Amino acid sequence: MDHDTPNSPLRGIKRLALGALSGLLAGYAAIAVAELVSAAVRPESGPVIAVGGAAIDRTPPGVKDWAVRHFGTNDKLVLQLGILGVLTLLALILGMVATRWRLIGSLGVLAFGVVGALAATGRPDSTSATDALPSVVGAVAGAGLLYWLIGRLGSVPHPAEPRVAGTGDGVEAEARDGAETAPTPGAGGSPVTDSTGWDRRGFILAATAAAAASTGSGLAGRALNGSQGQNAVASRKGVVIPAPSSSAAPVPKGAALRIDGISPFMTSNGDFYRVDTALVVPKVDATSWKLRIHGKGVTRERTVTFDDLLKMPLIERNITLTCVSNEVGGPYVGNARWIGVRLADLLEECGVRPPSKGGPADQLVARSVDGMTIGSPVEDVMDGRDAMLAVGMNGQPLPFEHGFPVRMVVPGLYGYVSACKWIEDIELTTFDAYDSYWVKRDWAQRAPIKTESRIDTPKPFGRPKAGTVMVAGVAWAQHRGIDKVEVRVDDGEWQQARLAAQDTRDTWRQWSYAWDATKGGHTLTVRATDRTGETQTEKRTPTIPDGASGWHSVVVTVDA
Ligand SMILES: Nc1nc2c(c(=O)[nH]1)N[C@H]1C(S)=C(S)[C@@H](COP(=O)(O)O)O[C@H]1N2
Ligand SMILES: [Mo]
Repeated sequence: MDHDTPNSPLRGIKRLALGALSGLLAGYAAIAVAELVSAAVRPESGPVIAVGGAAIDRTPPGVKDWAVRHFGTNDKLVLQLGILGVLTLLALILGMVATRWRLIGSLGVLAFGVVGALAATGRPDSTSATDALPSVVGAVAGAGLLYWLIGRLGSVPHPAEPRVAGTGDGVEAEARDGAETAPTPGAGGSPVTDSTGWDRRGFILAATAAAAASTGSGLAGRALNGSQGQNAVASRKGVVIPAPSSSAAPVPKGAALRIDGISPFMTSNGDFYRVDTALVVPKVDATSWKLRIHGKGVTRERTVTFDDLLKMPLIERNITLTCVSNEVGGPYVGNARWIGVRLADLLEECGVRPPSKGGPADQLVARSVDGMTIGSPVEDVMDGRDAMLAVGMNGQPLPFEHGFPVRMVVPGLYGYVSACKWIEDIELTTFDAYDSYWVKRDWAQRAPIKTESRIDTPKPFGRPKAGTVMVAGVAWAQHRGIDKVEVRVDDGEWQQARLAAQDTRDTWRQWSYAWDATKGGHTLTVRATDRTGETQTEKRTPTIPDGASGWHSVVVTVDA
């Protein structure tokens, strides 16, 4: 520690450790400053979000499915923690590099700004080059800070060049690094601020000030973002959805079975599955929200506000939503009561005709505020089914996670080709002319929901007692309806399950089967038949490209 005096540069392990700390502070400052800038130019989309979003956009479908399966709805949290972990590691390394090559370490920080900027401008919702600003400004701040902090450690001569004995280290280093470590004007005379030597007090002060300033700008960014989100929250609180002009028929008495462990017939908003690419849930202010309808065959282009929508006749319908990423037996399906404007009515007002009536557009592309694009067949949307622009879900304005203020819902189509949340634009085009977000990622252009059934109870590897065991679950074939559900025990005959009453052909249907369970291991299998007479196929297919197929089985051990 003979060099650890005010006038000599800091060396060895201690220098590396303080370099790593400087790297960490620089990284922290970069992100905090970027958050503040992004709050100003582009709310709710800081560089970490941008990099995360870019990662999601580029994730191969197989990996995305894997992530959703293993982390469920936590997949995005895992991703963000992963990005922060990598950034932390890189910051530590760059800090240590900078103790030897000050300029290279700092340029390294700048390079990450470039990565962040490219990620931000490359996202589907990026509309202008200002999206690069947060990353660039943050990186400049971080790089500058690193350069400055490392300067406080004092410069060390390159080991390949022998130090001249007898002269002070600092003097030697200054001669070599020239302008890079020139003493600050006005600092002359004070040995502690000689920039060629280890400036302990300067470093501690600078590090503390940088940490405090970063925290301050990070918090300011948060606050700024929060106030923007508050308008959206306030606008949602202010929503009063008028009574529908066409109510949903009451759910038949026998549609909801009272069986322990079965999925409730109506899925509450809190329990409803959520699948989207948004790292931060968009907070859209309903009072300034607009939806533009334009494109091929639109003779009267329109832009509607939220108030315009609420003044139109509203329909209320129970519709079961399903995600194409749902595995056989998976959880990404739910049934809710939606209220909204019939999409076909609005399209007709705009002069749109379906292809069967000579319309030139066969694809309706919905675009959300976060840049998602979802393409549905115009024919399906206008064929008389209850495709809607939904504003309400289970008696409330849409929750933010489910698309507030307005989303699409189309009975019979998987969500990725129909259910655009946070919608703000509808363009009529053709399937030949345009591939939507998921189609660009190898999912099918058209994807009607496949007939499926699921055993909710008993649970896999459950241990029911011998005797009568209620096997029960749900089956769905939206817009065709469920006609029959059968259950098989081991390799036995198919047995008819008891079907709950049908609500509509757009909703799932509960079923149950009273099983006379005997001791030992058993496999229970279920299959459904839809109202076109088609029985659910045994053939297993993966979720990509157009939805999983196959029978759901559950293995249980019956105790005596
Ligand atoms: N803006 C936007 N809308 C979206 C998505 C998305 O990622 N972004 N995902 C779609 C998919 S894949 C499905 S299955 C449904 C899910 O709707 P939910 O989250 O309300 O259940 O939303 C659809 N709408
Ligand atoms: Mo989905």
